[in-house]
Amino acid sequence: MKLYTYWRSSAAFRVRLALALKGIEAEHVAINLTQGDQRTAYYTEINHQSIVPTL
Ligand SMILES: N[C@@H](CCC(=O)N[C@@H](CS)C(=O)NCC(=O)O)C(=O)O
Repeated sequence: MKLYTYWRSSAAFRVRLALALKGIEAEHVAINLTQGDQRTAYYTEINHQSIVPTL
């Protein structure tokens, strides 16, 4: 399982917190929102809304 995340995202933080509380491991993939990674063709294929998190 992969979690597309960004360290400054409060929404992604809540998912990381929930996974930790449940003891669920996920591979973290950094999507840098300040550099526009969320709008790349690569990421919009994964999340059409261009937001993090995506699990
Ligand atoms: N409730 C939303 C929250 C997601 C959200 O708003 N994520 C923000 C970061 S906290 C984001 O990815 N923004 C993209 C941008 O700023 O371009 C969800 O569907 O998960």
